[in-house]
Amino acid sequence: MTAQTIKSKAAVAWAVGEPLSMEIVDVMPPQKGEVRVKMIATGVCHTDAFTLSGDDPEGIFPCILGHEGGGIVESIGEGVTSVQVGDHVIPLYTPECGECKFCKSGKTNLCQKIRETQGKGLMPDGTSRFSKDGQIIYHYMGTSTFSEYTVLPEISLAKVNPEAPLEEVCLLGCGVTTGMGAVMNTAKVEEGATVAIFGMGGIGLSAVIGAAMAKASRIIAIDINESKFDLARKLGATDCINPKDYDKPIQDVIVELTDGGVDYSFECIGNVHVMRSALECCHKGWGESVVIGVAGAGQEISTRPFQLVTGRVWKGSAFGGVKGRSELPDYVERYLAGEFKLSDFITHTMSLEQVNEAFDLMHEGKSIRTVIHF
Ligand code: NAD
Ligand code: AHE
Ligand code: ZN
Ligand code: ZN
Repeated sequence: MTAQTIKSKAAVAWAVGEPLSMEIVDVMPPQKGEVRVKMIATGVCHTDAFTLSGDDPEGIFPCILGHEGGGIVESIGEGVTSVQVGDHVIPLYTPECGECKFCKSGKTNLCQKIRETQGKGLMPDGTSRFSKDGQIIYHYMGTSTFSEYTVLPEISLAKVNPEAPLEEVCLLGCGVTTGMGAVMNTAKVEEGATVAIFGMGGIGLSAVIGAAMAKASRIIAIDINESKFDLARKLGATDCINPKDYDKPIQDVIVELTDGGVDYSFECIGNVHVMRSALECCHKGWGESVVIGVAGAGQEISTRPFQLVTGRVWKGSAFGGVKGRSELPDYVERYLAGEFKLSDFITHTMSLEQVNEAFDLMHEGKSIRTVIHF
């Protein structure tokens, strides 16, 4: 039977800075190469709050936010072959087409096949599948997981083992994969290395897990909110540091603590000043710093070029460098095999109606991840 437009509960971001509003929206059937997914659960990531705040140059309203989901295929459009109705899937804000220059390069996970339309809040054909009383509502990051039903291009779905609870593996749709992947794929931290991780939210704590799995000898966790330190230690941090306890720059503290600086550092906050500290706490000659945090429109990073001349490396990582369709299913398998836990991250669960509370908890520093159950 051909799929029809359906009604769906969704949390709509009508305008910058306004609380999300619960609405019943229309969700069109999936078109050629598209898939409609029934969401089962979604995490709330700081990037959702970042876009809602107006700091995201690509923010476009009204839209349906959310990009850390897990769901089940409800219907498929013409020509879709890689997923079927009933498959368990994780939406990908970084798709994998396998045929664009980026996919073929073997050097990056940043598939660009649909990046332009995705950045405009539209499906690849330049239109939206969401509306309310005839008014267009834009997609967000190609995923829009704060909706009971969402439509994605086939190339933006990772099919995962149905035995994995979607209420937990949804976190692999962004936060946990990003942190672990940045350590293992982007930096390729090796056994015995020293690591500094700035920001102990969902991303930084996942980087701690990655560093522990890589058998780093020292994992220094840095945050201004000390309530994050218990979990950081539990996941493998060897040192927890609050920069507010020192009257000198945090990079100087870390350089002293590590006989010249760390081998690798990760910025998991989105603060350009901390990005500088993260670079400058790296060891002369070889230290590498990875920017993961997303900074607001107009902000820029700076350091003395001498920092780079003397061998430090500054790089960045999106979605942990992970190729969603070919590599993410294996993260799910590793989770199922017990290599890492996801329950530690889930400090709160709630319904979609409560999504604004999830943002409040995040801003108050009280949550690691809130998972919305549909
Ligand atoms: P979060 O809000 O849960 O965590 C941020 C942490 O940083 C908090 O624990 C906070 O106390 C700490 N912090 C804030 N200011 C600090 C400072 N000056 N010094 C030390 N610690 C400080 O956020 P999250 O969901 O973990 O996301 C972190 C960042 O990563 C955000 O910028 C988000 O947009 C970005 N992100 C990037 C990617 C990517 O692919 N590159 C993916 C996901 C998230
Ligand atoms: N739209 C913003 C940048 C936002 C951004 O950097 N997003 C990350 C993912 S954050 C997930 O929580 C990302 O993957 N970026 C790569 C990409 O292609 O968007 C801006 O500054 O314009
Ligand atoms: Zn995210
Ligand atoms: Zn591609």
